Amino acid sequence: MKQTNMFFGVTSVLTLAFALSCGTDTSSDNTMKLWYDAPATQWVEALPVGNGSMGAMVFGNPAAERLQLNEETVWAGQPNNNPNPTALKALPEIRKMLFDGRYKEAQEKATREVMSKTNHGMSYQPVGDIFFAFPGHEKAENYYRELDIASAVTRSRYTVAGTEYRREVFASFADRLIVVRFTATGKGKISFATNFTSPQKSDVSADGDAVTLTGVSGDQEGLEGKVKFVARAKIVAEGGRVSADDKSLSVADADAATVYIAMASNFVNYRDLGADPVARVETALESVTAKTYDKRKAEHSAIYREYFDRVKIDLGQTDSVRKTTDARIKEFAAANDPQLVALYFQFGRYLLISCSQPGTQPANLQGIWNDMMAAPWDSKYTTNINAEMNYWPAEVTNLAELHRPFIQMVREVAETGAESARVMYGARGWVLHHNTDIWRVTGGIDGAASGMWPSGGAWVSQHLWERYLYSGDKAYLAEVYPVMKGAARFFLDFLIEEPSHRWLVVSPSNSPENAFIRDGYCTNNYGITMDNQLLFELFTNLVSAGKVLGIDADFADTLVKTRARLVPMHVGKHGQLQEWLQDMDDPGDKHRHVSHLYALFPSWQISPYRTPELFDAARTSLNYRGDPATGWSMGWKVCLWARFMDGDRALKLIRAQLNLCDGKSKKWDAGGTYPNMFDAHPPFQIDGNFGCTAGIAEMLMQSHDGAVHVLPALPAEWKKGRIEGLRTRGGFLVDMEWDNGKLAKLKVKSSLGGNLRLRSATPLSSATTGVTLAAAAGANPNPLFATHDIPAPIVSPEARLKSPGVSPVTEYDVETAPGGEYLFVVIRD
Ligand code: FUC
Repeated sequence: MKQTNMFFGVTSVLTLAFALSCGTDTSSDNTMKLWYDAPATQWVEALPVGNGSMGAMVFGNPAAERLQLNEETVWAGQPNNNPNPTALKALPEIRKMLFDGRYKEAQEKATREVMSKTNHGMSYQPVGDIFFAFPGHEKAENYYRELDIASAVTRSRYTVAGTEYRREVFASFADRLIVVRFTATGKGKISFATNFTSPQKSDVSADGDAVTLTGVSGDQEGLEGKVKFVARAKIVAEGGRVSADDKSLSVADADAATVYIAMASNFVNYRDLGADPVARVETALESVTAKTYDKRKAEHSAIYREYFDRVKIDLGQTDSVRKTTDARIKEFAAANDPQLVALYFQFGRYLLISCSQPGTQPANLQGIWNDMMAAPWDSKYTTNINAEMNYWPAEVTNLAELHRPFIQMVREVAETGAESARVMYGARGWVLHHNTDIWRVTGGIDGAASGMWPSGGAWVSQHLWERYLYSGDKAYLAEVYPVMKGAARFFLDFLIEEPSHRWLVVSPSNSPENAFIRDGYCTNNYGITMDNQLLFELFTNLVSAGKVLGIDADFADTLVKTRARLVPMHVGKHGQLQEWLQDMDDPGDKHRHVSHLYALFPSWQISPYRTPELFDAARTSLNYRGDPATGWSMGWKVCLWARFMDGDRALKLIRAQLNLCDGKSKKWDAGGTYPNMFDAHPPFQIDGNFGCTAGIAEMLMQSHDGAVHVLPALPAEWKKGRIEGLRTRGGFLVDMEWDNGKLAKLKVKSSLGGNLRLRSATPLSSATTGVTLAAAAGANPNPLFATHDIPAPIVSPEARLKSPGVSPVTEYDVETAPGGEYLFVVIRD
């Protein structure tokens, strides 16, 4: 078998099919484009561009082009932390109330005495807008606009009085600039005026060929806004004239014009606002004419494609690709349009590349795109699911470098969290509650119903270890080990013994935002299932990390002993995985959070092969919870159904998520997808995009359970397809083709070497000379795939458990060498 051509047969067919079918753009492959036949009339129709530190929402209006602008460090307030010192005295009393079953009283006291008294985190805020007025273009015809996610450029075009006008916008990965280009057929046709507006305290001035917005971020909860920022747009016209009045620039009769927009602030890091934003924008704009526009665009796309091109996907294609993106989303529930899923998957990768680059801030609740001074939930970092979900696709969809901003944030909350742990709870190590912001606040935020959750450090630390499992990078592990250790150290001090079984429990806490007493929204409790799972995993990961680094055997011993005293999982009377220590789950509960299923995804604790009872109970729980929910919740459920190896149900959830939300609906938990493919909570929240992208990857490949499992959850509808470049734990890259719903070809590239254990429902043989596939036996000898036993669950006598009912698989072992490529073919029976 020749390796070179095996994955490329399908592309050319798709390109041709599209070129033949698309009325508006027959010149190129249109499958990686979001496109529309009208300008955006609302923010959730505008198209996002970003380079990690700057973002713009491009509306594409012919007569009044608008770019809504963001710079990632423009947040309300100033450096601060928000621990509440009264927590220390209140803690023993709150714990006693909880053990006595006085839950509401405990929660009220926690709201008064544990939650922050200074502030509840600051909001991410916009810089403002830049407008371009083109008089006479109100009567535009033949309108088209697109976001090309294969090259990270957005375009629009239209005709006015026989002249075709074109626009391109990109946020350059090569330069710290957003670049806008206006062209037209014929000479001297480009005339417009441009100006900035901003909801911030700000001034605008124009001079020569540049217009500048200078502002300072907003005040919030008594904290004065101290982020000073500058946005400057410089126009380079070809032909014609550029002139300035007080506050705006005009271009008259140019052949073409390029606008370079730089934005910067005084932010250095979460403690330091000492930079000079003016000097920063001047540096960015210094030599804009040194490169041609085309060269700048080519450099930008080349850097972008270095990330984007690592993964290619084809799930099949139907006539639906002829339609505009909003029409496809609207029809998706009833249509067979697998290419929309492929586009949505790649759009998730596009968004992560565009809002999270090495050295930038991590993606917040809206990535980097926000037009509101007081954004929903402040557009900050909600750590009881949302911030983590943003990074679920990072490693598996081969964008590992983009995980770094999140890892850096964890290191920073470990610093501020040490103060909060000491001040609030008299504990060593560090604590993070259910939110943080750019200032890395770690105190209790909002009321205790949601904010009394001291377990954020355990969840974010999971990312530190997972990154190691994918990379095998021991130097990195040595750097983050102390952070993981600090997270565990906090819990060693914070855990207390509960009265019934003398288990060690986190108290007070909540099962993220879910009430066990609906009346009065009572959530606070102890020994909560998710906390037990988070701690089990943190301690296990830390013991493994210590072993890899050959350090800290005594500490590991303490962790192992403590871990043995955590509450085991419980299967309750309805056959469900209990969400709380008490068997009180309501089968009618449709809450968006499914926190007790953390053990199934993103964790490895529940597996059909190793823990069939828990697998069954977890599935019962998710069936009770139902499908419809907020966007992020459905993204999580796609991941969960993939782990249940139920591809059809996962696709059902994708359909529910890819349901058009027109931006007008005010129902806050209806879920859906906006016309611009942003995820709808509603409102817009980017985590659902990322959760669903990760879920699509999980449907096609999983590597958390001791093996690389190929096609674990392929839906019946995706009969034929391929994916290239998914990344597994252990540093393998997987390319697959399937046909008739079954694996046809598999290629694995090894970056680290070591044992490759393959798990497949279709029997395989090696097609690489000199390489044999051995039947697997015993534990996978590759340490990056080590599995861990978990305690047997406590099962209610009333529970009726079924067998997991998963399809049989075969496991093989292959010894790989770093850099080796291995080809496998299916054994036909
Ligand atoms: C959590 C969720 C909400 C929302 C918010 C940002 O609190 O429960 O649904 O996503 O984060």
